[in-house]
Amino acid sequence: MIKPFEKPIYVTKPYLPPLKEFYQGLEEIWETRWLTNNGPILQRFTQDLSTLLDTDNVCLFNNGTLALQIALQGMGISGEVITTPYTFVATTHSLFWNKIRPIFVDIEPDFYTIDPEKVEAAITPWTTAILAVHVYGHPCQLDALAEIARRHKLRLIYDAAHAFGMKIGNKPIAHFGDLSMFSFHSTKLFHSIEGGMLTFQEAGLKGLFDYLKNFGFKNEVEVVMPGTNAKMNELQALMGIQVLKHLEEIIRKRARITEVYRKRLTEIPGIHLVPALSPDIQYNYAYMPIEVDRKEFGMSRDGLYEKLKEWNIHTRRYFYPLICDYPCYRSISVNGSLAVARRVADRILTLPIYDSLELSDVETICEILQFLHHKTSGKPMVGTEPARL
Ligand code: T4K
Repeated sequence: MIKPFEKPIYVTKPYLPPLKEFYQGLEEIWETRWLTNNGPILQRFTQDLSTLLDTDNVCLFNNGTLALQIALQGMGISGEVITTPYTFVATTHSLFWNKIRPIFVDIEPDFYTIDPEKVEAAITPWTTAILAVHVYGHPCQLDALAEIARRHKLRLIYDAAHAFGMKIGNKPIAHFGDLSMFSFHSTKLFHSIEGGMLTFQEAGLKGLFDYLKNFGFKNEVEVVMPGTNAKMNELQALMGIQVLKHLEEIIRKRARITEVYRKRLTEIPGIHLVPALSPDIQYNYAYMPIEVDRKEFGMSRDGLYEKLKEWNIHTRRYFYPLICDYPCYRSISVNGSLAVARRVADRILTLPIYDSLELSDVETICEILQFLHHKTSGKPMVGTEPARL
């Protein structure tokens, strides 16, 4: 008999570096007593990221949301921005905080990223930019979006909150579009407790972002613009530096987990997986989304979400509801039908994935899913017979 997990299995668990390594870093902070305001550890972290991403145009923030808000402000984005309703609320909130009107268009059904054809159809004389999201780390249709942006003279901004550590044909994903925002929140595969990063093509933006995240200070007595406080502190930077050293290992472990999930879940009717990504994409295995087909599986997505809790498995419905369905955005423009986004939001479930998740636990989660399908659909067990059932 499979039993519910004794300890809760959450959708994610942050990677933590060996405590000894972290202590060593803390000793340096204790010695200098430099805690924030562009300290030496932040500068080192910025340099490490610059080297990794092969660009000098890197700016760090205390979280991804403020990074994106500042990006939009610094780039002077205004009017209407075409974006996706299938994302975390912070994508749209960043527009709202800049008094920009989000125009929601549909996503494509395979990887859930914004549909370039729908983007083009939504362009008006007020459109100034496209804000696309590499949702779950699935790269957007980069060439198609770049072509639309070029032809219509729009800025192309990527919410790359989920896409750290990825490359497209050996080129870091940070090099695409005019600007990308990465989140270093603890729930991400790479993190600095909280944190965010902007990477951008236009070198001149760096100084502007530095002012905007530090009250607009140029020096002790000059404030050149009304900035805010969005600085990353030394403890965050220390965590970032130390987690970065283990990035390859973290991604490798997540790849192995994904492989087990994919092998076992394809055997279960009613569970649909994202197609394989193109071989030129070095994926980061940020999330493990599945779509649940109620008829085929025998239970709705929400039913499964609740049922799994009884087994102490705490999945998440990233991203449900659609952003345009939150009361604060209901009056905002939707361009065309959002049929795909609605279908996906109603069926999506993201399964637990993190580097320290044991492969035997992944097998057990899959066995439980198989068992629930078998129980509720009344259909015979399919695929590999789970030994413990
Ligand atoms: N754009 C996109 C597309 C994003 O996904 C996000 C953030 C942003 C922009 C904004 O970036 P940030 O400003 O956050 O840097 C989480 C995260 O808070 C959020 O960063 C993330 N996206 C979003 C997708 O997920 P919640 O409310 O679902 O997280 P929470 O606290 O429920 O955590 C999920 C599970 O993780 C918990 O059940 C247990 C585990 N957990 C969590 C934390 C915080 C731990 O084990 N330890 C922890 O410290 O939003």
